[in-house]
Amino acid sequence: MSSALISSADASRIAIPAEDEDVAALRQSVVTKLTYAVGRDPIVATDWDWFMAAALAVRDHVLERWLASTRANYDSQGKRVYYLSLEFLIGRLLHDSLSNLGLVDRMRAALAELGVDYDRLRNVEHDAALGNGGLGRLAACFMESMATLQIAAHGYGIRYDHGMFRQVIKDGWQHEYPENWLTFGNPWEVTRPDATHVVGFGGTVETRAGADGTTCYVWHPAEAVDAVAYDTPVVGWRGHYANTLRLWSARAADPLRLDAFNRGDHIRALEPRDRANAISQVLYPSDETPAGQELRLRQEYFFTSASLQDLVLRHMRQHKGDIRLLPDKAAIQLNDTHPAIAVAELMRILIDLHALPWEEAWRITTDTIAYTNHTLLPEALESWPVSLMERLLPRHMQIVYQINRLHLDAVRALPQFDGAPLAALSLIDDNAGRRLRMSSLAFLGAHKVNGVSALHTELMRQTVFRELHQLYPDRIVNKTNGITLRRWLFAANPRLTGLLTEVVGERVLDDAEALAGFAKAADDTAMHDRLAHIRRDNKQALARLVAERLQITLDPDALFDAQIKRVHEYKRQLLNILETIALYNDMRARPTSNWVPRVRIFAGKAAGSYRRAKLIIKLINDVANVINNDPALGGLLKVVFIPDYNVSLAEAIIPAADVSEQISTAGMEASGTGNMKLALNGALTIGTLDGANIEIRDRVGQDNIFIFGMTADEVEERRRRGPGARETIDGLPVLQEVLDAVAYGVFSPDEPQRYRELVDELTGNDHFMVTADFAAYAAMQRRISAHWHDRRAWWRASVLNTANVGWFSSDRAIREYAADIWNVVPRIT
Ligand code: 26Q
Repeated sequence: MSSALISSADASRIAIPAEDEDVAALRQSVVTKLTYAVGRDPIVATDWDWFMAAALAVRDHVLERWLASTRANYDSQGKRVYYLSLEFLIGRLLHDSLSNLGLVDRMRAALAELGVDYDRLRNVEHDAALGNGGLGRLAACFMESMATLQIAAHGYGIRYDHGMFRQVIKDGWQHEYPENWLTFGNPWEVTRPDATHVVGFGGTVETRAGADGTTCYVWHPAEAVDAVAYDTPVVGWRGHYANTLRLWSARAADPLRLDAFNRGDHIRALEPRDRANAISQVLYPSDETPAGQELRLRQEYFFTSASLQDLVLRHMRQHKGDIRLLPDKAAIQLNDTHPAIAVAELMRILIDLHALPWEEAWRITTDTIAYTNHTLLPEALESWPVSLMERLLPRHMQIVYQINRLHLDAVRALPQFDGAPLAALSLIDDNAGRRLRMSSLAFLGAHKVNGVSALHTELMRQTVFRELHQLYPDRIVNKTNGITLRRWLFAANPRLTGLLTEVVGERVLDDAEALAGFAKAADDTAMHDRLAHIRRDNKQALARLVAERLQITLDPDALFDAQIKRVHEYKRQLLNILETIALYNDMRARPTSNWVPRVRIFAGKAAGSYRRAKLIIKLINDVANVINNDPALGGLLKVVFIPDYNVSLAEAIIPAADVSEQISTAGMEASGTGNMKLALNGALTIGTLDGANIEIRDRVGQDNIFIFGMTADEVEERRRRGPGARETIDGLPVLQEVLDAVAYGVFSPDEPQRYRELVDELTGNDHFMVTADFAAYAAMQRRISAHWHDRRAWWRASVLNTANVGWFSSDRAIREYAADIWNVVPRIT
C-alpha cells in the first residue's frame, strides 16, 4: 500500500485485511482519483467528491474491458449493430457498473475503510435522464443486454445538456424545472474530438452532368453544425465485454461571425453559436403528440446524419473502402420514427458521396435498416410539413419524392391494386396540408418493421400499416419488449435475488429462464414467510423515503398498490383515483367491515403542455389530501403521489409493490415494460388485455393475474357505436356518487369547478373508456383485497409471477432481434 496519498491519521486507522488485496487496490485507486482527478484532500472531501473519485476508479476497470472489446470487434471483422435512438434513459451508472463488474462488496469495503458510506454516496449521482419513458428505457435495457451477450453494438443518440425536466409538486400542481445533470461533471463519458462530423442544413441543390450521361447532385447547405462525440462505455454482466454509447453534442462549425463582431455587433456575432448549441440543449418532453417544431426536426436530422457518417466512415476504414459490403457489416435499428430520415440520408451518402446507382443504393439501404414502431395512436405518428422539409433538407426531399414515385409505380403495376386509391399508400399525406409520413418512410426503407408486443404487432398489421402490410406481408414482425434483470432484479432487489439464487442456484444470474425453478416454492409456506419478510423490508425502505420527502407515514403492513408511469389519459390514472374515491366512500360508510389497509402509490410526469394530464395529477393530490387527513379512516387508506419519477425512484418503488397497475384502455399501450419489472419482483398485476399484459397472463397463468375490462376489439366496437357513458353511469350509483363528489368540489373546496372539464369528458365522450371499465375494475380491486386475506394464495401467486416472467428478459428480446432482424450471432448464446 502506498500511504503517501492518504493522511497518516487515516493510514493508522485503516487496517487492510492482508488477504483482500482487491479492496486495498480499489481503496488506493479511489484515493488516487480523489487526489489527482478531483483535486481534493480526503479530510475535506464531500460526498460528491467521493462519488466522482469512486466513479473514476470504476471507470478504469470498465475502460480495460472496453478497449479489449473494441479491439476484438475490430479483429473479428464481424457485423455491428447500430441502435439509433433520440432517447437513452440509463439512470445512474455507479451501482450498475459495479454490480456488473462484481465489485459492489469490494467497493463498499474500500469506502468503509475510508470512512465513507457507499449507500449514501451512490445516491448523490444524478440520473442520466435522457429519455421520456418506456422507449428510452428500452434502449438502455437493450444496450446492457447487447453488452452482456457480447454483440458488437453502438448506441447513437444526443447528449442533451438538459434531460427530462425535474418535476416539483407545489400545492398539488406539477411544475417543470430544468434538469442539470452535467453541471458538476459526468465521470462516465470520454470526449472524442477526433470523431467530429459536420451536419448541414438548408441551402440549395446543384445539378451537374456526370460521366456517361448520368446526373449528379451536389447539396450546398446554408448552415453547418459540428457534431462532437461523447462516448460512454456500457459494460455487460460479469464485466467481460463493453460496448459504446456515442452521444452527439452540437457546436457551431463557425461559432463567431467575424464580420458582425468587427462591426461591434457582439450579440449577432454569436447567433450561429446559439443556433447550433440549441440542437443538443434539451430533450423534448413528449405527450405522444409530436408538436412539429423545427428544432425537433433539426435534432432528428442532426443525430441521424452524424451517426450515419460515423458508421460509414468506420465501415470504409475497416472494410477496404467497399461500401457495397455495408449490409453484411452493419445493422441499423431505428427506435421509432425519430431517426426515420436515416432512409433518405443513407441514400444521399451512397448516391451523392459514393456514386452508387439508385437501385444498388436502395438495396443496400433497405438491407441495412430496420424499424421499431412503439405506437398506434394516429395523433402520435410523426409527420413533417413538406414545406419545412424542403427548406431544411432540400436534397433529402428530392430523394423522398423519387422513393415515393418508384413505390407508387410498383403499386400501380400490381393487379390487385388496379384502380385502387393510392392516397393511403403515398409517403405524402395530402389531407391536412402536405406532410411527409415518417412511419411510411421508415417502413419502405426497412427490411423488417417490428411491433413491441404480440397484440400491438397484430394491430399494426390491421390499422396504421394496413395497406403497406398487404404490399409487403413478410415485413412486419413481432419483438415483444424485455427488461434487464441486472438492474431490475439483481441491483434493485438484492434480497429477493439472494433468495432466488439460494432456491434455484447461481445459474439464475446468467439465465433468466432459470427463474422457472422457483415455481417449486409456490406452496412452501416457509418460503412465503421469507418472501413476506423481504417485501416488508423493501416497503419499510420506501416508507422511509416517503416520510422524508412527503412527511406522510405509511404502514409497511398495508397493501402497496403502485401505478408508476408517464401520466397520460390512455394509461388511466383517472380510473385508479376514481376507484380510490369509491373505496374511500365505502370505508366511511361501513367502518367496521374487514378492510385491507391499502396504500395507493402514484408517480409519473405529465408533459408540460398536457393540461389534462396535469389536472389529473392535481386531482390525485387533492384526493390524497382529503383521504390522508381524514381521522375517521384511522390510516386504513393512504394515497401518495411521489414527485419526480425517474429510474432511481422506480428502483425504490418496484421491489416494494404488492400490486402493479397496468390499466390502459385496451389497444392503446403498445407494450409496457413496467408491467414486466413489477411482475418480476413478485407484484400481482391488475390489468387490461393490452400490450404485453396479454403475454404476461399467458405465462403466469389466469389465476395469478387480475385481468378486467374490455378487449381492444370491444373498445373499437363501442367507439363505433358512439358515446355510451351516460347509460353506464346511470346504472352505477357508486360511480355517480364519485363523479358528483369530484364535480361539486368535495376535493377542491377552494375551487369547486376545478374538475368540471374532467367530469364532462367522462360523462360525454369518455374516449378512454374510464366509465365503461369502472365496474369491472372496482370489482377486481375488491377481489384483490379478498385475495390479500388469504396469505397462502397471495404468496403462491407472487412466486408464480417471479418464476414465470424470465422470458421477458431483454436478453431474450435481443436474441430475437439478432436472429430475425440483424443476422448477427451473439458470442454468448
Ligand atoms: C415525438 C415527436 C416530437 C417530440 C417527442 C416525440 C416522442 C418522444 C417520445 C414521442 C413518443 C415518445 C415515447 C414513446 C414511448 O415511450 N412509447 C412507449 O414505448 C415503450 C417501449 O416500447 C412501450 O412499452 C410503451 O407501451 C410505449 O408507450
